[in-house]
Amino acid sequence: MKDSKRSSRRQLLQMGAAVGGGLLAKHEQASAAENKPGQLGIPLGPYGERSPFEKAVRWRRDTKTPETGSSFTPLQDSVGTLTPSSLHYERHHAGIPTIDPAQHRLVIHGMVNRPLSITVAEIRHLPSVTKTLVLECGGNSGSEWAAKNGPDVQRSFGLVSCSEWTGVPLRLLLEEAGVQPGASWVIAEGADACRMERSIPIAKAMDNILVAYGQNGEALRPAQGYPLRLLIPGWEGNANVKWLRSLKLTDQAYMARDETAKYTDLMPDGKARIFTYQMEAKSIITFPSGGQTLPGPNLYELTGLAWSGRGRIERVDITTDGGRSWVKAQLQEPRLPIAFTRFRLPWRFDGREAVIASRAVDESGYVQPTREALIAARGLNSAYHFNGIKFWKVQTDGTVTNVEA
Ligand SMILES: Nc1nc2c(c(=O)[nH]1)N[C@H]1C(S)=C(S)[C@@H](COP(=O)(O)O)O[C@H]1N2
Ligand SMILES: [Mo]
Repeated sequence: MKDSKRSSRRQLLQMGAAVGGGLLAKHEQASAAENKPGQLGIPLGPYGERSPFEKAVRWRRDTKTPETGSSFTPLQDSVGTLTPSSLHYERHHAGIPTIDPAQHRLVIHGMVNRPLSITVAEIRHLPSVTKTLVLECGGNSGSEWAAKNGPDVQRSFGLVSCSEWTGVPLRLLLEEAGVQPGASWVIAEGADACRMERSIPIAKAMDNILVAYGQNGEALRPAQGYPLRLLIPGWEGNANVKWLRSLKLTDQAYMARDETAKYTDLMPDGKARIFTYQMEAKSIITFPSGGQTLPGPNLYELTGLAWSGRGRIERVDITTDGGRSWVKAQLQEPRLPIAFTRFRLPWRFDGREAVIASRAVDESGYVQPTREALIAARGLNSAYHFNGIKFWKVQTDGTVTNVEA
C-alpha cells in the first residue's frame, strides 16, 4: 500500500518535470493562419453534428439478419466518463421498432388492485429522477473466456456505455397500481417484434428501477428503447427491457428465453447459475490499448474506465510489469455509484516491452479477479459475466496488442 502510494507520487513528479519541454513534439511550421480567419464558416443548424474530422463509430459483427445483433462502443476514443447517445452500444433481438409516443401505452396488470394503461405524456409529467448509470450487456467481453486475443478494447469490451438517464421510479407506478399480497415478480415485456421478456423480483422493482424516457438531456434514442425502457441500476443489460409496453405482476418467474437459454452460466458441475443479474466490478485500460501505437519512448497518460454494478469504484491498481507490482491510479471525481470512473496514471514508456493491466476494487471491497481465478470458479462453459483483468502488451516498437500476439 505504502509502496504503491510512493511510486504513483514519483510517477506524477516525473510527469510534472516533463511539462515545459519533452511532452510534445516540436512543430516549427505551426502558425495560427491555418484557421483562415477571414473566411465565413458554415451556417447554424437546428440539430448538432460532430466535426467531420471525428471518425469514431460503433463496430458491429455481420449477422444473417441486419436487424439483430450487437454494436460496440468505441471506448478507446472516449474521453471523460459519459458515452454520447450516438455511440451507445446497441443490442437488439428483433430490430428497432418505430414507436409513436402518442400511440404507445405502458400497461400494468396481473396481481394488482387497479390495472393501468398509462400514456407516455402521463409518465413524463410524474415526479422524475435523473441518474448517471452504466449499462453493460451480460455478454460483454464474453470472448475473453476462450482466449485473451481480443484485438482491441472496442471489439472485446465495447458492450458497455454510460449515460445520464431520466425517468420515473418504477415503485411509483407499482404503488399507483396497488401490488397485491403474494405478487413476487414483475414480468417486463418490450414492444419489439420478439416481445422480449424478463422476470424481475419485486424487491428490486420496489427499490431503485427507473422507467426511463430521457438519455443525456433529451429523449431516449430509438436504439435505446424510445419512448420507454427499464433502467435497472447495476443489473445486466438484458434485464433493462427496451420499448417497454407491459409490466405484469405474478407470483412466479416466467423462465423466459433470455433468462434460461441465454444469460445463464453453465457451471462445471452441470448446473447453471440463473438470475445472475448483478454486474460486478470491472476495468479496462483504453490507452494504450490493442490496435494503438505509441509514437516512441516518452511520458504518456495511461487511462481507462472502471465501474461496478455494486456501487462506487474505491480504487484502481495498475501494473506495467505483467502483474508483478501494482500502483494506484488517480480517480476522476466525483465517483458516482454504478457509473464509469475514469482512472489515470502518468507512465513512461522506455522502449522496453511492457505488459499493462488495471484492477478495480469497489466500495463493497470486491476486487476484480484474474481470468484464471474466474475460470477456476466457473469453468469454461460460460459465455457471460466475464469481468477478469485484461492485459495489453506494449511492444518495443510502440505497437499495442493483446498478450497472445
Ligand atoms: N425489448 C428489448 N429489450 C432489450 C433488448 C431487446 O432486444 N429487446 N436487448 C437487451 C439486451 S441483451 C441488452 S444488453 C440491452 C441493450 O441496451 P442498449 O441497446 O440500449 O445498449 O437491452 C436489453 N433490452
Ligand atoms: Mo445483452
